[in-house]
Amino acid sequence: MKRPARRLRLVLALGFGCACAGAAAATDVAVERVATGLSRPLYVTAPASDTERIFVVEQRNGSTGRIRIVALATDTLLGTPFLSISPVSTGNEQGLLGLAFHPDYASNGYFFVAYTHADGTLRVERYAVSAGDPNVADPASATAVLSIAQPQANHNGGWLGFGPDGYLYVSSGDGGGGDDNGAGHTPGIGNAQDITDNLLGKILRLDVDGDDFPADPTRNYAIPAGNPFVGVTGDDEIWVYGLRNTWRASFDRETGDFYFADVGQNNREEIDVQPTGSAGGENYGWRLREGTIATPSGGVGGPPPPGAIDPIYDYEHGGGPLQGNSVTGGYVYRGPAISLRGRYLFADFVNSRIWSLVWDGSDPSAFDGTNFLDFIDHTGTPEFMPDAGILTNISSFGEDAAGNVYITTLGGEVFRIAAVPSLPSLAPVSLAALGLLLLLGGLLWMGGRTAPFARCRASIGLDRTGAA
Ligand SMILES: [Ca+2]
Ligand SMILES: [Ca+2]
Ligand SMILES: [Ca+2]
Repeated sequence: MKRPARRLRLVLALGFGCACAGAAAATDVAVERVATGLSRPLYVTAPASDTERIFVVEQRNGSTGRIRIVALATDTLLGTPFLSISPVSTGNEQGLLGLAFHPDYASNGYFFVAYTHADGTLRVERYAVSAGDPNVADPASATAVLSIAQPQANHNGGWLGFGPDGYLYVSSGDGGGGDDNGAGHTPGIGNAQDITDNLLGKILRLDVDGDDFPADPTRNYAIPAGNPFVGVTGDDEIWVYGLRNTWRASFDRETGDFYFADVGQNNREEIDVQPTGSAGGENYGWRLREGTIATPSGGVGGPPPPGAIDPIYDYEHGGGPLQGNSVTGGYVYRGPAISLRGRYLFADFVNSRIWSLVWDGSDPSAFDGTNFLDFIDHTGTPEFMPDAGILTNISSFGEDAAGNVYITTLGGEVFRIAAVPSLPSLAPVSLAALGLLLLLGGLLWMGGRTAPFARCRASIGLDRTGAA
Protein backbone atom coordinates (compact mmCIF):
# COMPACT_ATOMS: atom_id res chain seq x y z
CA MET A 1 0.00 0.00 0.00
CA LYS A 2 1.14 3.50 -0.78
CA ARG A 3 2.00 5.91 2.01
CA PRO A 4 -0.75 8.46 2.53
CA ALA A 5 -0.08 11.59 0.52
CA ARG A 6 1.42 14.50 2.44
CA ARG A 7 -1.87 16.35 2.07
CA LEU A 8 -3.75 13.50 3.69
CA ARG A 9 -1.31 13.23 6.56
CA LEU A 10 -1.83 16.94 7.17
CA VAL A 11 -5.58 16.40 7.34
CA LEU A 12 -5.18 13.56 9.79
CA ALA A 13 -2.80 15.63 11.91
CA LEU A 14 -5.41 18.37 12.12
CA GLY A 15 -7.75 15.85 13.68
CA PHE A 16 -10.32 16.43 11.00
CA GLY A 17 -10.02 13.05 9.37
CA CYS A 18 -13.36 11.65 10.51
CA ALA A 19 -14.40 8.19 9.31
CA CYS A 20 -14.48 9.39 5.73
CA ALA A 21 -10.85 10.43 5.58
CA GLY A 22 -9.83 7.34 7.52
CA ALA A 23 -11.34 5.11 4.84
CA ALA A 24 -9.81 7.21 2.11
CA ALA A 25 -6.39 6.74 3.64
CA ALA A 26 -6.65 3.01 3.04
CA THR A 27 -7.88 2.76 -0.52
CA ASP A 28 -10.05 3.91 -3.36
CA VAL A 29 -11.72 0.48 -3.61
CA ALA A 30 -14.67 -1.13 -1.84
CA VAL A 31 -16.41 -4.42 -2.56
CA GLU A 32 -20.18 -4.09 -2.58
CA ARG A 33 -22.74 -6.85 -2.85
CA VAL A 34 -25.13 -6.06 -5.68
CA ALA A 35 -27.29 -9.19 -5.74
CA THR A 36 -27.93 -12.29 -3.70
CA GLY A 37 -30.14 -15.38 -3.90
CA LEU A 38 -29.01 -16.40 -7.37
CA SER A 39 -28.71 -20.03 -8.43
CA ARG A 40 -25.05 -20.88 -9.01
CA PRO A 41 -24.06 -17.60 -10.70
CA LEU A 42 -20.85 -17.89 -12.73
CA TYR A 43 -20.53 -14.94 -15.07
CA VAL A 44 -21.38 -11.29 -15.49
CA THR A 45 -21.35 -9.28 -18.69
CA ALA A 46 -23.25 -6.52 -20.50
CA PRO A 47 -23.77 -5.28 -24.04
CA ALA A 48 -21.27 -2.65 -25.12
CA SER A 49 -22.40 0.83 -24.07
CA ASP A 50 -25.28 -0.48 -21.91
CA THR A 51 -24.24 1.00 -18.57
CA GLU A 52 -27.68 0.51 -17.01
CA ARG A 53 -27.63 -3.27 -16.62
CA ILE A 54 -25.51 -6.31 -15.99
CA PHE A 55 -26.50 -9.79 -17.11
CA VAL A 56 -25.71 -12.61 -14.70
CA VAL A 57 -25.38 -16.22 -15.88
CA GLU A 58 -26.94 -18.78 -13.54
CA GLN A 59 -25.36 -22.18 -14.21
CA ARG A 60 -28.64 -23.87 -13.43
CA ASN A 61 -31.67 -24.04 -11.20
CA GLY A 62 -32.67 -27.70 -11.38
CA SER A 63 -32.07 -28.45 -15.05
CA THR A 64 -32.70 -24.87 -16.22
CA GLY A 65 -29.90 -22.44 -16.96
CA ARG A 66 -30.90 -18.79 -16.68
CA ILE A 67 -29.70 -15.30 -17.50
CA ARG A 68 -30.75 -12.71 -14.94
CA ILE A 69 -30.61 -8.91 -15.12
CA VAL A 70 -29.47 -6.54 -12.39
CA ALA A 71 -30.60 -2.92 -12.89
CA LEU A 72 -27.57 -0.92 -11.81
CA ALA A 73 -29.32 2.33 -10.88
CA THR A 74 -30.67 0.61 -7.78
CA ASP A 75 -28.80 -2.72 -7.83
CA THR A 76 -32.10 -4.54 -8.26
CA LEU A 77 -32.24 -8.15 -9.46
CA LEU A 78 -35.18 -8.38 -11.86
CA GLY A 79 -37.60 -11.19 -11.06
CA THR A 80 -38.16 -12.32 -14.64
CA PRO A 81 -35.15 -14.02 -16.23
CA PHE A 82 -33.83 -12.54 -19.49
CA LEU A 83 -33.63 -16.12 -20.82
CA SER A 84 -34.14 -19.65 -19.52
CA ILE A 85 -32.59 -22.68 -21.25
CA SER A 86 -33.79 -26.19 -20.53
CA PRO A 87 -32.89 -28.97 -20.20
CA VAL A 88 -29.23 -28.53 -19.35
CA SER A 89 -27.18 -31.36 -17.92
CA THR A 90 -26.68 -31.16 -14.17
CA GLY A 91 -23.17 -32.35 -13.34
CA ASN A 92 -21.07 -30.12 -11.09
CA GLU A 93 -19.34 -28.49 -14.07
CA GLN A 94 -22.35 -28.60 -16.39
CA GLY A 95 -25.16 -26.20 -17.17
CA LEU A 96 -25.27 -22.72 -18.67
CA LEU A 97 -21.63 -21.59 -18.74
CA GLY A 98 -21.12 -18.67 -21.09
CA LEU A 99 -22.73 -15.54 -22.51
CA ALA A 100 -21.51 -12.93 -24.98
CA PHE A 101 -23.36 -10.05 -26.59
CA HIS A 102 -22.76 -9.39 -30.26
CA PRO A 103 -20.67 -6.22 -30.73
CA ASP A 104 -23.64 -4.81 -32.68
CA TYR A 105 -26.21 -5.94 -30.10
CA ALA A 106 -27.73 -2.46 -29.94
CA SER A 107 -28.77 -2.78 -33.58
CA ASN A 108 -29.19 -6.54 -34.18
CA GLY A 109 -30.21 -7.81 -30.71
CA TYR A 110 -28.07 -10.96 -31.01
CA PHE A 111 -26.32 -12.67 -28.14
CA PHE A 112 -24.62 -16.05 -27.76
CA VAL A 113 -24.73 -18.67 -25.05
CA ALA A 114 -22.70 -21.80 -24.28
CA TYR A 115 -24.24 -24.61 -22.25
CA THR A 116 -24.10 -28.35 -21.80
CA HIS A 117 -27.28 -29.86 -23.15
CA ALA A 118 -28.97 -32.69 -21.29
CA ASP A 119 -27.31 -35.02 -23.81
CA GLY A 120 -23.89 -33.86 -22.54
CA THR A 121 -22.76 -31.95 -25.64
CA LEU A 122 -21.41 -28.42 -25.35
CA ARG A 123 -23.66 -26.20 -27.43
CA VAL A 124 -23.11 -22.68 -28.64
CA GLU A 125 -26.32 -20.98 -29.74
CA ARG A 126 -27.43 -17.56 -30.89
CA TYR A 127 -30.53 -15.87 -29.45
CA ALA A 128 -32.17 -12.50 -30.00
CA VAL A 129 -33.76 -10.06 -27.59
CA SER A 130 -37.57 -9.95 -27.84
CA ALA A 131 -39.21 -7.31 -29.98
CA GLY A 132 -41.22 -5.80 -27.17
CA ASP A 133 -39.12 -5.88 -23.99
CA PRO A 134 -35.38 -5.15 -23.69
CA ASN A 135 -35.31 -7.16 -20.45
CA VAL A 136 -36.65 -10.37 -22.02
CA ALA A 137 -35.10 -12.48 -24.78
CA ASP A 138 -37.03 -14.43 -27.40
CA PRO A 139 -36.68 -18.15 -26.55
CA ALA A 140 -37.94 -19.08 -30.02
CA SER A 141 -35.00 -17.30 -31.63
CA ALA A 142 -32.53 -20.09 -30.71
CA THR A 143 -30.19 -20.85 -33.61
CA ALA A 144 -27.41 -23.42 -33.44
CA VAL A 145 -23.87 -22.16 -33.97
CA LEU A 146 -21.75 -25.15 -32.99
CA SER A 147 -22.01 -28.36 -30.97
CA ILE A 148 -19.09 -30.28 -29.50
CA ALA A 149 -19.40 -33.78 -28.01
CA GLN A 150 -17.98 -34.06 -24.49
CA PRO A 151 -16.91 -37.60 -23.50
CA GLN A 152 -17.03 -36.93 -19.73
CA ALA A 153 -19.11 -34.58 -17.59
CA ASN A 154 -16.21 -32.36 -16.47
CA HIS A 155 -13.97 -29.86 -18.35
CA ASN A 156 -16.54 -28.28 -20.64
CA GLY A 157 -14.88 -24.91 -21.03
CA GLY A 158 -17.88 -22.81 -21.98
CA TRP A 159 -16.43 -19.31 -21.90
CA LEU A 160 -17.52 -17.09 -24.78
CA GLY A 161 -16.23 -13.66 -25.68
CA PHE A 162 -15.89 -11.35 -28.65
CA GLY A 163 -12.39 -10.18 -29.38
CA PRO A 164 -11.47 -6.69 -30.54
CA ASP A 165 -11.49 -8.25 -34.03
CA GLY A 166 -15.25 -8.87 -33.80
CA TYR A 167 -14.89 -12.66 -33.82
CA LEU A 168 -16.39 -15.00 -31.23
CA TYR A 169 -13.91 -16.95 -29.10
CA VAL A 170 -15.06 -20.23 -27.50
CA SER A 171 -13.26 -22.32 -24.89
CA SER A 172 -14.01 -26.03 -25.10
CA GLY A 173 -12.18 -27.97 -22.34
CA ASP A 174 -10.35 -31.23 -22.99
CA GLY A 175 -13.46 -33.38 -22.71
CA GLY A 176 -12.97 -34.37 -19.08
CA GLY A 177 -11.90 -37.37 -17.06
CA GLY A 178 -8.28 -37.24 -15.93
CA ASP A 179 -4.92 -36.73 -17.67
CA ASP A 180 -6.77 -36.04 -20.97
CA ASN A 181 -6.72 -39.81 -21.36
CA GLY A 182 -9.07 -42.75 -21.77
CA ALA A 183 -12.42 -43.08 -23.51
CA GLY A 184 -13.10 -40.18 -25.86
CA HIS A 185 -9.48 -38.92 -25.74
CA THR A 186 -7.11 -39.38 -28.66
CA PRO A 187 -4.84 -42.37 -27.89
CA GLY A 188 -1.22 -41.44 -27.31
CA ILE A 189 -1.58 -37.65 -27.23
CA GLY A 190 -4.97 -36.75 -25.75
CA ASN A 191 -7.45 -34.23 -27.16
CA ALA A 192 -5.73 -30.96 -26.31
CA GLN A 193 -2.62 -31.82 -28.40
CA ASP A 194 -4.70 -33.27 -31.26
CA ILE A 195 -5.52 -30.50 -33.75
CA THR A 196 -7.09 -32.70 -36.43
CA ASP A 197 -10.83 -33.39 -36.25
CA ASN A 198 -10.71 -32.45 -32.60
CA LEU A 199 -12.10 -29.23 -31.13
CA LEU A 200 -11.52 -30.21 -27.48
CA GLY A 201 -8.82 -28.62 -25.34
CA LYS A 202 -8.87 -25.49 -27.50
CA ILE A 203 -9.99 -21.92 -27.80
CA LEU A 204 -11.80 -21.54 -31.12
CA ARG A 205 -12.32 -18.39 -33.18
CA LEU A 206 -15.51 -18.10 -35.23
CA ASP A 207 -17.06 -15.50 -37.50
CA VAL A 208 -20.69 -15.63 -36.40
CA ASP A 209 -21.82 -13.19 -39.09
CA GLY A 210 -21.33 -15.76 -41.85
CA ASP A 211 -22.04 -19.42 -42.62
CA ASP A 212 -19.43 -21.50 -44.45
CA PHE A 213 -21.61 -24.61 -44.08
CA PRO A 214 -24.93 -23.72 -45.74
CA ALA A 215 -25.89 -27.38 -46.11
CA ASP A 216 -25.35 -28.10 -42.42
CA PRO A 217 -28.00 -26.67 -40.05
CA THR A 218 -25.90 -27.59 -36.99
CA ARG A 219 -22.90 -25.45 -38.03
CA ASN A 220 -23.71 -21.81 -38.57
CA TYR A 221 -20.51 -19.81 -38.63
CA ALA A 222 -17.74 -18.84 -41.00
CA ILE A 223 -14.02 -19.42 -40.62
CA PRO A 224 -12.05 -16.19 -40.30
CA ALA A 225 -9.55 -16.20 -43.17
CA GLY A 226 -6.73 -15.41 -40.75
CA ASN A 227 -7.26 -18.43 -38.50
CA PRO A 228 -3.90 -20.18 -38.00
CA PHE A 229 -4.78 -23.58 -39.46
CA VAL A 230 -6.58 -22.40 -42.60
CA GLY A 231 -4.83 -23.97 -45.58
CA VAL A 232 -2.61 -26.19 -43.43
CA THR A 233 -3.07 -29.29 -41.31
CA GLY A 234 -5.28 -28.57 -38.33
CA ASP A 235 -8.93 -27.72 -37.80
CA ASP A 236 -9.77 -24.32 -39.22
CA GLU A 237 -11.81 -23.31 -36.14
CA ILE A 238 -8.81 -23.56 -33.78
CA TRP A 239 -7.28 -20.33 -32.47
CA VAL A 240 -5.02 -21.86 -29.77
CA TYR A 241 -4.65 -25.34 -28.27
CA GLY A 242 -3.01 -27.39 -25.51
CA LEU A 243 -5.52 -26.33 -22.86
CA ARG A 244 -7.12 -28.43 -20.15
CA ASN A 245 -10.14 -26.44 -19.05
CA THR A 246 -9.83 -22.73 -19.61
CA TRP A 247 -11.97 -21.27 -16.87
CA ARG A 248 -12.54 -17.70 -17.76
CA ALA A 249 -10.72 -15.66 -20.30
CA SER A 250 -10.80 -11.98 -21.16
CA PHE A 251 -9.46 -9.40 -23.54
CA ASP A 252 -7.81 -6.36 -21.99
CA ARG A 253 -10.25 -3.70 -23.13
CA GLU A 254 -7.43 -1.16 -23.45
CA THR A 255 -4.66 -3.17 -25.15
CA GLY A 256 -6.45 -6.19 -26.67
CA ASP A 257 -4.09 -8.62 -24.91
CA PHE A 258 -5.82 -11.96 -24.32
CA TYR A 259 -5.65 -13.50 -20.83
CA PHE A 260 -6.87 -16.98 -19.95
CA ALA A 261 -6.60 -19.16 -16.88
CA ASP A 262 -6.18 -22.89 -17.39
CA VAL A 263 -7.34 -25.07 -14.51
CA GLY A 264 -4.72 -27.62 -13.50
CA GLN A 265 -5.13 -31.19 -12.40
CA ASN A 266 -3.39 -32.12 -9.13
CA ASN A 267 -0.41 -29.80 -8.97
CA ARG A 268 -0.42 -26.43 -10.74
CA GLU A 269 -2.83 -23.65 -11.78
CA GLU A 270 -1.81 -21.24 -14.52
CA ILE A 271 -2.36 -17.83 -16.10
CA ASP A 272 -1.67 -17.53 -19.83
CA VAL A 273 -1.29 -14.40 -21.94
CA GLN A 274 -1.47 -14.04 -25.71
CA PRO A 275 -0.29 -10.54 -26.64
CA THR A 276 -2.47 -8.58 -29.01
CA GLY A 277 -1.47 -8.97 -32.64
CA SER A 278 -0.67 -12.66 -32.31
CA ALA A 279 -1.42 -14.70 -35.44
CA GLY A 280 -2.79 -17.53 -33.25
CA GLY A 281 -1.88 -21.21 -33.29
CA GLU A 282 -0.02 -21.26 -29.97
CA ASN A 283 0.27 -24.52 -28.04
CA TYR A 284 -0.09 -24.06 -24.28
CA GLY A 285 1.25 -27.48 -23.43
CA TRP A 286 -1.47 -29.60 -21.79
CA ARG A 287 -1.45 -32.66 -21.35
CA LEU A 288 2.33 -32.78 -21.36
CA ARG A 289 2.59 -29.71 -19.14
CA GLU A 290 0.76 -28.72 -15.98
CA GLY A 291 1.74 -25.12 -15.35
CA THR A 292 5.52 -24.92 -15.80
CA ILE A 293 6.21 -28.59 -14.97
CA ALA A 294 5.81 -31.93 -16.68
CA THR A 295 2.39 -33.29 -15.70
CA PRO A 296 3.32 -35.59 -12.80
CA SER A 297 0.36 -37.97 -13.00
CA GLY A 298 -0.95 -40.58 -15.36
CA GLY A 299 2.31 -41.13 -17.20
CA VAL A 300 1.34 -38.38 -19.67
CA GLY A 301 3.84 -35.65 -18.74
CA GLY A 302 6.93 -34.71 -20.69
CA PRO A 303 9.10 -31.91 -21.99
CA PRO A 304 7.37 -28.94 -23.64
CA PRO A 305 6.31 -29.69 -27.21
CA PRO A 306 8.19 -27.58 -29.79
CA GLY A 307 7.19 -23.92 -29.57
CA ALA A 308 4.90 -24.45 -26.59
CA ILE A 309 4.14 -21.37 -24.49
CA ASP A 310 4.47 -21.51 -20.72
CA PRO A 311 2.21 -19.49 -18.44
CA ILE A 312 3.22 -16.05 -17.17
CA TYR A 313 2.29 -17.21 -13.70
CA ASP A 314 1.57 -20.56 -12.09
CA TYR A 315 0.95 -21.59 -8.51
CA GLU A 316 1.10 -24.79 -6.56
CA HIS A 317 -1.74 -26.71 -5.02
CA GLY A 318 -2.08 -26.36 -1.28
CA GLY A 319 -3.57 -24.23 1.44
CA GLY A 320 -0.97 -21.46 1.72
CA PRO A 321 -1.61 -17.81 0.92
CA LEU A 322 -0.03 -18.17 -2.54
CA GLN A 323 -1.52 -21.59 -3.20
CA GLY A 324 -4.88 -22.91 -4.33
CA ASN A 325 -6.63 -25.73 -6.13
CA SER A 326 -8.67 -24.32 -9.03
CA VAL A 327 -7.93 -21.05 -10.76
CA THR A 328 -10.63 -18.58 -11.78
CA GLY A 329 -9.34 -16.17 -14.41
CA GLY A 330 -10.41 -12.53 -14.33
CA TYR A 331 -9.74 -9.20 -16.01
CA VAL A 332 -7.15 -6.54 -16.48
CA TYR A 333 -8.93 -3.85 -14.51
CA ARG A 334 -9.72 -0.72 -16.53
CA GLY A 335 -12.46 0.70 -14.34
CA PRO A 336 -12.67 3.87 -12.26
CA ALA A 337 -10.59 2.76 -9.25
CA ILE A 338 -7.16 4.20 -10.00
CA SER A 339 -5.23 1.90 -7.66
CA LEU A 340 -6.32 -1.20 -9.61
CA ARG A 341 -5.86 0.08 -13.15
CA GLY A 342 -3.75 -2.18 -15.33
CA ARG A 343 -3.77 -5.00 -12.79
CA TYR A 344 -4.92 -8.50 -13.82
CA LEU A 345 -7.35 -9.75 -11.16
CA PHE A 346 -7.83 -13.48 -10.63
CA ALA A 347 -8.86 -15.89 -7.90
CA ASP A 348 -8.78 -19.44 -6.62
CA PHE A 349 -12.22 -21.04 -6.50
CA VAL A 350 -11.45 -23.64 -3.84
CA ASN A 351 -9.34 -21.53 -1.47
CA SER A 352 -11.39 -18.37 -2.04
CA ARG A 353 -8.33 -16.20 -2.56
CA ILE A 354 -8.14 -13.05 -4.72
CA TRP A 355 -4.89 -11.83 -6.23
CA SER A 356 -3.67 -9.42 -8.86
CA LEU A 357 -0.51 -8.92 -10.85
CA VAL A 358 0.82 -7.04 -13.86
CA TRP A 359 2.15 -8.98 -16.84
CA ASP A 360 5.69 -7.67 -17.43
CA GLY A 361 5.34 -7.46 -21.22
CA SER A 362 8.06 -10.01 -21.94
CA ASP A 363 7.95 -12.09 -25.12
CA PRO A 364 5.90 -15.32 -24.96
CA SER A 365 8.96 -17.35 -25.99
CA ALA A 366 10.48 -16.30 -22.65
CA PHE A 367 7.44 -17.11 -20.52
CA ASP A 368 8.47 -19.31 -17.59
CA GLY A 369 5.90 -18.58 -14.89
CA THR A 370 7.73 -15.53 -13.57
CA ASN A 371 6.67 -12.94 -16.14
CA PHE A 372 4.84 -10.59 -13.82
CA LEU A 373 5.37 -7.58 -11.58
CA ASP A 374 3.88 -6.26 -8.39
CA PHE A 375 1.89 -9.28 -7.18
CA ILE A 376 -0.76 -8.36 -4.58
CA ASP A 377 -2.74 -10.70 -2.34
CA HIS A 378 -6.10 -8.97 -1.85
CA THR A 379 -7.60 -11.81 0.18
CA GLY A 380 -9.19 -10.50 3.35
CA THR A 381 -7.77 -6.99 3.02
CA PRO A 382 -10.07 -4.24 4.32
CA GLU A 383 -10.96 -3.05 0.83
CA PHE A 384 -11.86 -6.59 -0.28
CA MET A 385 -14.08 -7.27 2.72
CA PRO A 386 -17.57 -6.91 1.20
CA ASP A 387 -20.20 -4.71 2.82
CA ALA A 388 -22.46 -7.79 2.97
CA GLY A 389 -22.11 -11.48 2.20
CA ILE A 390 -18.90 -13.44 1.81
CA LEU A 391 -16.35 -13.87 -0.98
CA THR A 392 -16.14 -17.64 -1.00
CA ASN A 393 -16.04 -20.11 -3.91
CA ILE A 394 -15.35 -17.42 -6.49
CA SER A 395 -16.82 -18.84 -9.69
CA SER A 396 -16.01 -15.98 -12.06
CA PHE A 397 -15.25 -12.35 -12.59
CA GLY A 398 -17.17 -10.18 -15.02
CA GLU A 399 -17.15 -6.69 -16.47
CA ASP A 400 -19.89 -4.14 -17.07
CA ALA A 401 -19.95 -1.70 -19.96
CA ALA A 402 -18.20 0.97 -17.90
CA GLY A 403 -15.31 -1.34 -16.98
CA ASN A 404 -16.34 -2.07 -13.40
CA VAL A 405 -15.34 -5.58 -12.40
CA TYR A 406 -17.73 -7.98 -10.67
CA ILE A 407 -17.21 -11.18 -8.73
CA THR A 408 -19.66 -14.09 -8.60
CA THR A 409 -19.71 -16.74 -5.91
CA LEU A 410 -21.21 -20.12 -6.65
CA GLY A 411 -23.26 -19.83 -3.44
CA GLY A 412 -25.40 -17.18 -5.11
CA GLU A 413 -23.94 -13.71 -4.67
CA VAL A 414 -22.69 -11.02 -7.04
CA PHE A 415 -20.25 -8.33 -5.89
CA ARG A 416 -18.89 -5.20 -7.50
CA ILE A 417 -15.37 -3.93 -7.02
CA ALA A 418 -16.37 -0.30 -6.70
CA ALA A 419 -14.41 2.91 -6.79
CA VAL A 420 -14.83 5.07 -3.72
CA PRO A 421 -13.53 8.58 -3.16
CA SER A 422 -10.04 8.87 -1.79
CA LEU A 423 -8.12 11.98 -0.79
CA PRO A 424 -5.01 10.98 -2.76
CA SER A 425 -7.17 11.14 -5.86
CA LEU A 426 -7.67 14.86 -5.12
CA ALA A 427 -4.04 15.54 -6.01
CA PRO A 428 -4.81 18.33 -8.49
CA VAL A 429 -6.61 20.30 -5.77
CA SER A 430 -4.28 22.94 -4.40
CA LEU A 431 -3.43 23.05 -0.73
CA ALA A 432 -5.06 26.47 -0.51
CA ALA A 433 -8.34 25.20 -1.90
CA LEU A 434 -8.21 22.19 0.38
CA GLY A 435 -7.54 24.45 3.34
CA LEU A 436 -10.61 26.49 2.47
CA LEU A 437 -12.70 23.33 2.29
CA LEU A 438 -11.33 22.20 5.64
CA LEU A 439 -12.15 25.55 7.21
CA LEU A 440 -15.71 25.43 5.87
CA GLY A 441 -16.15 21.83 6.99
CA GLY A 442 -14.73 22.69 10.39
CA LEU A 443 -17.20 25.50 10.87
CA LEU A 444 -20.09 23.20 9.98
CA TRP A 445 -18.69 20.58 12.31
CA MET A 446 -18.43 23.08 15.17
CA GLY A 447 -22.02 24.02 14.52
CA GLY A 448 -23.11 20.50 15.34
CA ARG A 449 -23.68 19.61 11.71
CA THR A 450 -22.57 16.35 10.19
CA ALA A 451 -22.25 17.70 6.69
CA PRO A 452 -18.77 16.30 6.04
CA PHE A 453 -20.01 12.81 6.85
CA ALA A 454 -23.12 13.24 4.77
CA ARG A 455 -21.16 14.57 1.82
CA CYS A 456 -18.72 11.69 2.03
CA ARG A 457 -21.50 9.13 1.99
CA ALA A 458 -23.26 10.83 -0.87
CA SER A 459 -20.12 10.73 -2.96
CA ILE A 460 -19.67 7.04 -2.28
CA GLY A 461 -23.26 6.46 -3.28
CA LEU A 462 -22.82 8.26 -6.57
CA ASP A 463 -19.71 6.33 -7.43
CA ARG A 464 -21.35 2.97 -7.00
CA THR A 465 -22.56 2.88 -10.56
CA GLY A 466 -19.10 3.57 -11.85
CA ALA A 467 -19.93 7.04 -13.04
CA ALA A 468 -16.68 8.28 -11.49
CA1 LIG B 1 -24.93 -23.93 -41.65
CA1 LIG C 1 -6.80 -26.70 -41.81
CA1 LIG D 1 -0.29 -24.75 -20.03
